[in-house]
Amino acid sequence: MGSMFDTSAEALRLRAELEAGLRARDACISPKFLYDALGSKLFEAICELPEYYPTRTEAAIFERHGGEIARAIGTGTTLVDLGAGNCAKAARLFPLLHPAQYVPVDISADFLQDAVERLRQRFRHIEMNALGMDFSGGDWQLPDIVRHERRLFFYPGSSIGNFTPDDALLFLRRVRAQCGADGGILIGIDLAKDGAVLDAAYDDALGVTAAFNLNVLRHANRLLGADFDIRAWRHHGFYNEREGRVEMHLEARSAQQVVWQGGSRRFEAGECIHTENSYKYRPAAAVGLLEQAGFAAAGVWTDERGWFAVIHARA
Ligand code: AVI
Repeated sequence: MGSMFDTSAEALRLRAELEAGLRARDACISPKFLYDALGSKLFEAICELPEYYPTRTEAAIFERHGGEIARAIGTGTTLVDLGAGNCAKAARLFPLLHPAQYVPVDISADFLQDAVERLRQRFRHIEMNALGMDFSGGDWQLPDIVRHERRLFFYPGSSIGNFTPDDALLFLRRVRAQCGADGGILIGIDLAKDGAVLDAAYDDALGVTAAFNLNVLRHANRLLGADFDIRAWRHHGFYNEREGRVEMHLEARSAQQVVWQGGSRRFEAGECIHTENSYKYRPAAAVGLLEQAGFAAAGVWTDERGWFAVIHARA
């Protein structure tokens, strides 16, 4: 009889990580668990919200400066799209960058496969190899099917902000080590701004971000066989000015015992699970981070409000 759970080494590792976070004194769940199939769709919906400016602002930067960005990078790259999701952002760059190979990478493998299938029909001349992979740790390695020449890592949407600055540095060093000759990174970074704008962006009027955050508990229920009662939790998303980051938490509405296969934990009313940080950088700090990782920042493009930056850096 088949097991109810995926028992691959990768699945076991993810479950152990999830469980360790739930057992910690200050409970936490890594933001990567926000992205199961529904979570990825909810994130797509967030990007449509009037309050969530990053996607729109980054798109406007590409719209306005795309030609210049493409000239700085050149054509024929191996475009490695980290956290590709629905692949829409990279696809918009295809007519400008004409990549030789497109390698979308995402932890949400099924969601990614569907997106790539659709893309293959539209861009038949571009070789595409989708990778369902967790690249949030320090030891990930692209497989050999990824061409080594002219790797351009594409990391839009300010996903870098979901790492602590220390982990962001480790991550960027890992990317830098895999760039190969004549490679680089094209990265989107959300910039520090007025706290009220950030509060609204991460706690929207429709409650889509709340659903996105709460959905992590459904994912935990599935991965661990846990019994989180979603209605017993409340979303919080706010700017922590001292830390220079937005934080997302889930707060227990009442005292409760959560049970999963092989463990349990009691949460008091008001106790929180920390689910995400989203660091906001000043432009000089963003460039400094890339340089510390061994890159040379070659171009920085921002919108007129100075809310978001797209940076091209050479390895
Ligand atoms: C994917 N990441 C950059 C988003 C962010 O803004 O930190 C995730 C997100 N969390 C809440 N809303 C969007």
